[in-house]
Amino acid sequence: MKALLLVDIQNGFCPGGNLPVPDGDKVVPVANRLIDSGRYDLIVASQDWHPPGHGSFASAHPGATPFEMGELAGKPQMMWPDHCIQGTPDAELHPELKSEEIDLIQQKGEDPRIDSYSAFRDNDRDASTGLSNFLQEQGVTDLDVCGLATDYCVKFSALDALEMMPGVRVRFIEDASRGITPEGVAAAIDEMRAHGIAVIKSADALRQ
Ligand code: VGL
Ligand code: ZN
Repeated sequence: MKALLLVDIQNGFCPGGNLPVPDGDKVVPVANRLIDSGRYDLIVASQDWHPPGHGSFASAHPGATPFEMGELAGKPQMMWPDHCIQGTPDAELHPELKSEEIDLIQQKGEDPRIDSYSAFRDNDRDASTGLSNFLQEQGVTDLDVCGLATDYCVKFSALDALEMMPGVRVRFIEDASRGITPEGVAAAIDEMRAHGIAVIKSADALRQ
């Protein structure tokens, strides 16, 4: 049972969005080829879905500046610009993504007190979204992960997939993903590889 997890392919992370990832929109045609390939039994997408005033927003902390480290619930936290606010166009999946083929949309980041990079659980690893149970109930044996941003939500989702669903083979699809910084992407890829996540290209995924 093969599943594809499309992480946060939302307007907010594409050019013109509130937290644009360089070339974020370039993942859309690649993701669509994967969706259309017929290689996946199950296609799941995550959606960053913050309430207004979420604690990860610099605007929620007097004196804080976006892209500087701050604190949330006593832990270091990147201060982000306001992004992916529930019900706004910024939070919608990219309009060209073939979302009619998506079986489940997993929203995350709704708790204002904690950030949730991973589609599987909050950053403090306490509250889980239920996605790992769902995928295991569906009998998923293989999970391919891609989307935005490689150095944050994609990486944490792939690592949690591995840890929370022992025995599931996890692969990261590099050309169907983009990150916020080149250094962050390089470090994320190293970290995923070190944990046993295969780093592949979409052409490999389409072939096998
Ligand atoms: C993300 C920063 C804040 C992501 C989400 O999707 O990678 N990054 N919220
Ligand atoms: Zn976010």
